[in-house]
Amino acid sequence: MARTTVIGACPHDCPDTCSILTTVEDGKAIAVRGNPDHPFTRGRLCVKVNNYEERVYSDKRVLYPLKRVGPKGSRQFQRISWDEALETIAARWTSVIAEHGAQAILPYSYLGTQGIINGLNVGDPLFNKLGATVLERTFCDSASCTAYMMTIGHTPGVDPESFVHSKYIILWACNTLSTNSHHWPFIEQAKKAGAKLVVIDPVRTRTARLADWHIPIRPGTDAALALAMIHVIIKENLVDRDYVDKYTVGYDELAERASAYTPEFASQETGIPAGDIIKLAREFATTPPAVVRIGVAVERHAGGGQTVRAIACLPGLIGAWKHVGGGLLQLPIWAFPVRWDVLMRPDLQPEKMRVLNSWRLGAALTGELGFDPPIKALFVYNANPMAMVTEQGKLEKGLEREDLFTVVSEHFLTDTARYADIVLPATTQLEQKDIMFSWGHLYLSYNNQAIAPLGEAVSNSELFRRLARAMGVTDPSFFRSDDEIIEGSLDWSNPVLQGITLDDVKAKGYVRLNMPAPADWAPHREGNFPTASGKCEFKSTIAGGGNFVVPLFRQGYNGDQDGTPVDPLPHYIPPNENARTAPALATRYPLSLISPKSHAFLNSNYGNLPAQTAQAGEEQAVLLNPDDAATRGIVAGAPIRVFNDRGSFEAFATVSPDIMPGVVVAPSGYWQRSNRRGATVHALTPPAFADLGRAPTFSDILVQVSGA
Ligand SMILES: Nc1nc2c(c(=O)[nH]1)N[C@H]1C(S)=C(S)[C@@H](COP(=O)(O)OP(=O)(O)OC[C@H]3O[C@@H](n4cnc5c(=O)[nH]c(N)nc54)[C@H](O)[C@@H]3O)O[C@H]1N2
Ligand SMILES: Nc1nc2c(c(=O)[nH]1)N[C@H]1C(S)=C(S)[C@@H](COP(=O)(O)OP(=O)(O)OC[C@H]3O[C@@H](n4cnc5c(=O)[nH]c(N)nc54)[C@H](O)[C@@H]3O)O[C@H]1N2
Ligand SMILES: [Mo]
Repeated sequence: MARTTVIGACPHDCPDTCSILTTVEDGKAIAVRGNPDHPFTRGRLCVKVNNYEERVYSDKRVLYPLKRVGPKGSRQFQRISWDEALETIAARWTSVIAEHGAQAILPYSYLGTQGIINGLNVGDPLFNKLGATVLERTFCDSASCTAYMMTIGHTPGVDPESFVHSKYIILWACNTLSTNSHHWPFIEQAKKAGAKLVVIDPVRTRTARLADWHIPIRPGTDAALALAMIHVIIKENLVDRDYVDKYTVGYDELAERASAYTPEFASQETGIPAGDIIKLAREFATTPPAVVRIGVAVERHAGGGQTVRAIACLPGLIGAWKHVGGGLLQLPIWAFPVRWDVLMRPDLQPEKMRVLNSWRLGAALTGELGFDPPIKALFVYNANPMAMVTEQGKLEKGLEREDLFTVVSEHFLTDTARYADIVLPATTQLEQKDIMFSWGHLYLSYNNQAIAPLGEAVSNSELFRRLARAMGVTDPSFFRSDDEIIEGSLDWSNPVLQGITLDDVKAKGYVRLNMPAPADWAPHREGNFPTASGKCEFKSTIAGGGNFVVPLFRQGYNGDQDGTPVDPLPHYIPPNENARTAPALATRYPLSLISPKSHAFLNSNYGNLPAQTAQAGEEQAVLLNPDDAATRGIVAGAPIRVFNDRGSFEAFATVSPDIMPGVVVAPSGYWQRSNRRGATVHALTPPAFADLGRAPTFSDILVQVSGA
């Protein structure tokens, strides 16, 4: 019996990118475990991935190409050969291009796998070459990134490992124990050394429960809190004048702006007592090193971008950056010298590209956006929009269109894949190789292939080689091997990779970028912000050029500023929908609904697998405060209906003081079939964008709940 251990890396769209050891026996993966040597992920795998081999060998896997033989959405498919699948796709795309032009083809993808070769950009070169519609992929962190760029630039920020040196830690809209759990031991160590942990979240999450201070806040009002903190810090002379003078711009204007945002004003907006706001500001400003770890959820509201602008100003104001373990952590992805241009190939795009934002898929498919030519062919990979994107009802209608040719590459027959005309089988991470960045730590990882592909599954990189060949592409760059793509995907001459070879990464599975050690590193002790001024910009120099989406989220580099005026100073934009800003709507729909991440799902991944659904609960549950439940006569476990003018879905009630009154929580990731009436939370969500980066506002909504 041949038994080997293969070093790999978790493929998921998650900050942790764990180092994984797979035990392979006679060509079969029999177990996965965390790699104890990895300094950040330290040998533990989460509840989603610790039985990954069950995902790989699940009898629900799609292992062969399929063609639809029943009505759209009916899940009736028949096995076909790869040749037939590719010929069908090529013939259909060719005729769509001839009749409507290439823009009638829409690729739709995100980070189903996060590997550099099989992930975000794997299909971009082909779709750019064809001249298909460009997908603007602002699924996640886009408002936040735009705001971050405007304030402190594309810096990795505080090394997550430096948190052990922090004395005051704010987890701001971040449920670390569920969504970034390998960061927790560093926070715990800091706590043991005396740090105070503050969690700002409408929900008493498992992270909030372990905090020294949990501050519940009304969704979408965080900018009011951050601006009031700025107000207090300035008013009480807690500003680090030396740091501000040397390394920031726009202090006077910020001070003037913040003068209006009193703790009393912020209290009315956020629901946090004014005294608590003052206390938070004082403690944050006077307990160095102080650090903020910002989650994604703050951006999913009308003012999500300006919220991050305000939060990103806080560390500069108090000189937190001077200390190891002081400052802000958002996405250290900016540290990785990825050759996005080589991966995306924007040079192949025809001059004028039509762009569709990912959140408007339903409206694009129903024709509501008035696209000319209309979308006639949809190609989905690395994404599950039926589960994760707004306007579910429209999307369903669009996907039912008989004249729409839909192809989906997947592991499973997801809510999206069931509408496909052709389904293509994709490999899992154990069946493919890849090199991985991280957006939660500073280690470059390598995923060695552990086992041969199951059935006729192919990696995304192989899928696009096959599609390119079928479409008659001859440019050799489309036929590079995985090793060639890996070699070219990073700028190996960048100082952060100095002395590191691909062989090192392959052999060890991970390697820390050449950055100073976490114990010594204060990245902005002396300014050096990668902004236009080189300083922390309280007043943004680039805001005048307008809103923009950072290039990472575009299929090409054409994400220029759009000229729409953006206030260069941070400010509070209240939610579109809450009891204070939309009182008339609130008489009918008095509850704010948020749909954060589920502990046991990874977005919609694992929503169909037994171990994880057993942990998460088979059916969608919605968390209600006991007061809100009582006034509606709802008891724990009761079937309920959640609705607004856009739609409704059914769920079961969980009643708990863990959620503040007036807010209800539907953890995300549930599949439609697991919900008794089909629809899920996105049947209720709006298409509106946040103020910056065209981020979603799906947590900026009012609903009503009743017994079902
Ligand atoms: N277990 C698990 N882990 C994941 C994922 C998953 O699906 N499951 N998904 C991965 C992905 S793609 C991402 S982007 C990250 C996201 O990671 P996080 O940003 O940590 O995840 P969320 O659960 O979306 O939001 C975090 C917290 O913000 C709170 N929140 C919601 N609205 C507001 C608000 O307006 N203000 C404040 N202060 N708090 C608010 C929510 O209650 C939640 O507890 O997680 C990654 N990790
Ligand atoms: N209500 C609500 N909506 C949300 C969110 C939320 O918290 N609440 N979060 C938002 C955020 S932060 C994000 S990032 C997006 C996520 O949106 P999506 O990326 O669309 O969501 P996933 O569920 O991760 O879907 C990825 C799909 O890719 C498939 N896949 C995995 N590996 C491979 C592969 O190698 N090849 C191919 N072809 N397919 C593969 C998986 O099986 C899975 O079905 O959702 C957003 N939408
Ligand atoms: Mo995300």
